[in-house]
Amino acid sequence: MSLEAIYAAVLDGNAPAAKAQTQIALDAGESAESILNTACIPAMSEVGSLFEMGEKFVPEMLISARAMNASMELLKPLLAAAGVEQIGTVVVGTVAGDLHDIGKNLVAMMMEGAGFKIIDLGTDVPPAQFVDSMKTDKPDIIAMSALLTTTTKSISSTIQALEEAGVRGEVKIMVGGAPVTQDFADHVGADGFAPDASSAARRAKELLAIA
Ligand code: B1M
Repeated sequence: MSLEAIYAAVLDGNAPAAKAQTQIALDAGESAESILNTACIPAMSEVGSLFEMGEKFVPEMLISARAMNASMELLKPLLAAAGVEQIGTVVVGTVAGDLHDIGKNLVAMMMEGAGFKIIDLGTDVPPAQFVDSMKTDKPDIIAMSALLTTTTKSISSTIQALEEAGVRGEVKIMVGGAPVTQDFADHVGADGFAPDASSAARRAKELLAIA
């Protein structure tokens, strides 16, 4: 079964196998969403659990992330359905101090698939860069991702920087990532939170009152 093979390839950090097995699964009629949700994401979660138990280490997490990205190269165009009418602009980024980008990329893809124009600032994005993007990109939504408990502080400092620049009222702010909760979002004054990429796209539409 290629879903199991994709899971194993991501877990083992075997990028060529992850890509080849993803192609086999797609050719067999498996949907991109099911490959993502039943093979890639659970494999990365398993990598995280093994890391927590001291059975995997940072370089192994990195090669697993590369294997997942190899699979994502094939899934991305299918997830972000082409030709959808643009319904707003979202600036996405992983906050300062944080290099994790797989979840942020998924959020961007799902939002793109829902019809948003995406401006991706990348990872380790300082508050000032989010502020600058207000002028250059004129986003409807700023979407911040944080994967480390320590970097959730960068979400607060970015919101503070937007307030100090006098532009906070001109944009909706969405936050997410493994350590981020609805309570945290409320606490820092974000407009929206979502626990995963597909609900992030739904929440973004709700924030702009798009059905
Ligand atoms: Co790191 N890492 N990592 N890591 N890493 C975690 C996050 C960790 C939980 C592992 C663990 O201990 N179990 C832990 C954080 C602990 C904590 O603070 N609570 C951790 C650590 C400690 C670290 C380092 C400090 C390790 C070290 O160096 N000692 C270091 C930090 C580097 C840095 O950022 N400055 C580090 C480094 C790395 C790698 C570079 C090796 C690699 C990242 C590669 C990359 O991203 N290109 C890596 C990886 C791969 C992980 C795990 C294994 C997987 C993360 C991932 O991609 N998950 C992770 C353990 C885990 O999550 N189980 C771990 C899959 C992804 C699809 O899920 O990102 O959660 P996620 O995104 C989801 C949702 O959260 C949500 O939607 C996504 C899709 O459904 N979401 C949003 C995300 N952003 C959103 C935004 C939204 C809405 C929803 O609105 C705007």
